[in-house]
This record gives sequence, structure tokens and C-alpha cells, in this order.
Amino acid sequence: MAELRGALIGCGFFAVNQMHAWRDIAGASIIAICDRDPERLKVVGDQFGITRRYTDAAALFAGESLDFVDIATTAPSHRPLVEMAARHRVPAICQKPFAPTLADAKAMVKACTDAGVPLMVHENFRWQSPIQAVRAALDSGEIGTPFFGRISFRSAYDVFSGQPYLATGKRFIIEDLGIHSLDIARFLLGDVLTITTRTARINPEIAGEDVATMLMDHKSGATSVVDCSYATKLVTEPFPQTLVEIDGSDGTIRLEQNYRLTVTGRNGTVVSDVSPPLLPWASRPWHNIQESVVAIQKHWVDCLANKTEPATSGADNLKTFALVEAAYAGAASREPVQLDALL
Ligand code: NAD
Ligand code: 89V
Repeated sequence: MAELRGALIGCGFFAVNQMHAWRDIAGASIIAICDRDPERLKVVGDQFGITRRYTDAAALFAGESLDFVDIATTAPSHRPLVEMAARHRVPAICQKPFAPTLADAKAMVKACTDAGVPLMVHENFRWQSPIQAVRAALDSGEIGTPFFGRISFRSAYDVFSGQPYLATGKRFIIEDLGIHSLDIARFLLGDVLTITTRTARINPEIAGEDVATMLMDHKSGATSVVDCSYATKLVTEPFPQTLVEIDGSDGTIRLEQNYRLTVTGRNGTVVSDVSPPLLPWASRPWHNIQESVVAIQKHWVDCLANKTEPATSGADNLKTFALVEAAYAGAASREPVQLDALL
């Protein structure tokens, strides 16, 4: 198959990882880039040797023949850009959070479905190799049927220096980080019936909540706790590791700090190191996330080649995004929220 011709829209903080990953992936390359900020366009264009540069997405779509577009802007621009891609019949990857509201996200899925173009949300945390190792342990049957899970992300890492917008929004940790943890909970334990949420803001210098604790009933009958915090000072800073506990009818899985995976099950206990590889362009502690960017982008290329639906398609991600909306609604009302009513 001929190499897929892609364009990147949004050349900011995180897009650099996506550009590195595209260079590592056979079968696709980025032939044009777009950012409304000429400085970012120059930085990324020069770094990756891309000469076809646009400050306006409409001009990009008009000027290029594209097999896909990779949208790495922040959420307010996601809906217009995805709808523009749909109008041009160009398959689209859209960064998380999918959209500012669930109504926008649903409209984006509809626009792409109506146009017959694939849409994937760049929900990469489930593609981290330690999380994939947990999924493989579950699939092995070693711990039997899961009845409890805890997906935990607790840190005091300064995310605001790299992503200053995170300090200014009324919504913070659930929308930006919890969204990944909620998606991991769905990936490991399945879809959700109800969610109960408590939030707090510990850091007085930011506008949104930096602590969230969520209790979920899964359709499978399992219960999970998803907890995240950027106000947790620990002796060893774990950023950006997600820790996982799963209890099953025949055993347990524990993914602990430093990527230590312990599976206790039908055949005894196996402890393994599931550290992600440090890719040549990656840097600690981000290498875990950076590796997952390669994995999800490879998956996209495979899906386009095989005409299969991405694991985190727009339609799938509505169920993760609905959990975000439900968490905020439940934090405000202090009542459990039913998911089916939102979808
Ligand atoms: P950023 O502000 O550094 O970069 C966004 C870029 O998009 C900016 O350069 C801006 O000029 C450009 N832009 C915005 N609207 C545009 C438009 N309409 N047309 C062209 N360019 C436009 O933001 P960031 O930190 O790189 O985050 C981008 C997205 O990536 C966010 O949605 C964020 O949540 C997400 N993100 C994901 C991960 C992950 O692991 N999946 C990690 C960090 C950030
Ligand atoms: O993954 C993310 O979306 C990032 C970070 C890990 C810093 O929260 O915004």
C-alpha cells in the first residue's frame, strides 16, 4: 500500500511527541503542518523538516490531498476542525479531551459517520505498555472474574509549566487526566452504569479541581474506584504512572510504582518489570506516555489499512467522555449519575 499522507494541525507542546512518533511509523508520514501561531509552525516545521506550512486549517484542506489529519490542538477547536475534516472526507484523529461538551462530541461523531470517514480520539493511556500488560494478565484468565478495580494517579508534578492552560480552566483534573483513568477503567473492566464523584481543589493558584475520587458500577458487576490527584506529595514522585489494582475470583493483579507488575493467580505469583522502553527521542519521566503515542498512531495506520474501527474511535470515546460529564454533574449534585441517560 502507498504511504499515507497526513497533516498535523496544532504544533504545540504535545504535538512534538506525535511528530516524533510519525517518523517512527512505516506506512504514513506527515507531509504538511498547520498552526495559527507562526512561531510554533516554524519551530515544528524546522525540527521535522516539513516545508508545507499553513496558518489556517481551511487553506490546508484546500491546498493538500490528504489521507488523514492529526488534530493536536486544545479542545475548543476540536469540533470545527473535525467537522472540516468530515466535509473534506478526510479521516481524522482528534486529541483528548474530545470536545468541550458531550453535545459537541456527539455532533463530531455524527459528522464523521454521515461523511463515512473514520474518526479516532487520541486516547493513548490505554496503549501504555504497562496498561497493556494488565489487560494481557486479565485475558490470561489467571485471576478469574474481576470484581474490584482501582485505577489511581496521584502526583505533585508541575504540569502547569508545560501546559499553562491547565491552571486556568474551571475544569481541570477530571477533564485532563481523569479522562485517561476513566478510559483505562473501561478498558479493563468494561462499560459503566453509574458513577459517584467527590472533588477538591487543594492548590489555591489554579481555577479547577486538582483532586477527584470516583466510584463506579460496571455493567459486568465489578466495582471500581478511580482516584486522581495533583496535590499528592510522595517520597518518590510517580508521574506519569497509573497504578492499578484488580481483584478477581481467583487472584489479584497489582501494577505498582516503578512499573512492577504482580499477578497472583491460579498458578502462583509472578512478578515482572513492565517498564516501557525509552525510545531514542523520549525523555524520562514522559517516556511512558511517549511510547503510547507511537502505539496508538500505529494502530490508526493499521485500522486505515484494514478498514477496521479504532479501539478509541469517536463512538467509543463518547462513553469515556460521558463519564467525564457525569463526574462533574455528580460532583456538583453529590448524587450518583446514570450513564445510559447521557448516551
Ligand atoms: P498547546 O496549547 O501547547 O498547543 C496547541 C496548539 O494548537 C497551539 O500551538 C495553537 O496555536 C494551535 N491551535 C489552536 N487552535 C488552532 C486552530 N484552530 N488551527 C490551528 N492551530 C491551532 O497545547 P498542548 O499542551 O500541546 O495540548 C494539545 C492537546 O493535546 C490538548 O487537547 C491536550 O489535552 C492534549 N494532550 C494530550 C496528551 C496525551 O497524552 N494524550 C498529553 C498532553 C496534552
Ligand atoms: O496526558 C495528558 O493529557 C497531560 C498530562 C499527563 C500532563 O495530564 O495533559
